Amino acid sequence: MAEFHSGFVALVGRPNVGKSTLVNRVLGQKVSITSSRPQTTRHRIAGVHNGPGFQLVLLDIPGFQKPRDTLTQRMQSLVDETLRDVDAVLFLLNGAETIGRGDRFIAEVLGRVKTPVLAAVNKADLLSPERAAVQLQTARALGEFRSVHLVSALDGAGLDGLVAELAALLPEGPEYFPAGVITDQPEELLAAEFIREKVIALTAEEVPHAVAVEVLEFGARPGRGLVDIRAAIYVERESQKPIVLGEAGARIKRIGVEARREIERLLGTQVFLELVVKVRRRWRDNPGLLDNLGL
Ligand SMILES: Nc1nc2c(ncn2[C@@H]2O[C@H](COP(=O)(O)OP(=O)(O)OP(=O)(O)O)[C@@H](O)[C@H]2O)c(=O)[nH]1
Ligand SMILES: [Mg+2]
Repeated sequence: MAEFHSGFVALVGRPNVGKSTLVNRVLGQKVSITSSRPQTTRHRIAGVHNGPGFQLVLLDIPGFQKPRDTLTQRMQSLVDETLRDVDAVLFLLNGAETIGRGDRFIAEVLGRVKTPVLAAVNKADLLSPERAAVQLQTARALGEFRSVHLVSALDGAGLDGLVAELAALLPEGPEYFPAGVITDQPEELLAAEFIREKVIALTAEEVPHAVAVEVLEFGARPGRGLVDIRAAIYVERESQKPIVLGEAGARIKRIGVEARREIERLLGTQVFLELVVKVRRRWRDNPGLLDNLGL
């Protein structure tokens, strides 16, 4: 029998460089939420990409950051832990911004890991050929990478070559996930995340970071092809509640409509979604609440 290759590749980089977008693009389906604001991803999310003779498991993780509270401490521990335990690392850089101190810091950390590290300059679609060449040169100078790619997670440019190189690095191994399974995230968590993505997209300033979502009820109505979901949107302060609700409840309504559409696509059934907004003071520093939220 032909050998089968499989393994785990961690996506490492500053917040907002496009790690989650890249995972979704490679899979052709959304397993990880994205936003134009940094610090969107809070969990470790496996995205499973199957190819001829291989299974590549991309691990989307939070962006590299200096911890400020219990939540960000846990997020950064997850990054550190993931780095110790993968077959390869993909270091993603934002080509549309100056490659600087934050990237250099990550490059130094990656210089100490034993696994192969590939780098990719993302957001190529925003770069002139001249600018792209400069950014690639800057990225190469950051460390000893196996290779440095130019990609666009948004339009897919350069991803085939990158995936092929990652697949070629994988050791012999089993199919970690059965055919048809594209993520390790349970449907409840995906639903909570899809809701959080809409809250982030539709609110501003400090609110997106102050929000957590918990699915309280997730149940199929027997024989009806309908799933009932009740979820709580937690904010940190009373003053943030009306922001999420919007005038006469207009914003929460829109959040519900947009999230429901995506959850319906995910589940392939009709969804009845009920959202409530609750205040949980300092939840980002509350270990018990963070445990409940799987964070
Ligand atoms: N133009 C362009 N935008 C991109 C590309 N990749 C990602 N983006 C955008 O960059 C923003 C951040 O993308 P994410 O995928 O959420 O970034 P991330 O690295 O996962 O961020 P964190 O989870 O906060 O660490 C989003 O607005 C994306 O649409 C790209 O190739 N081109
Ligand atoms: Mg992300």
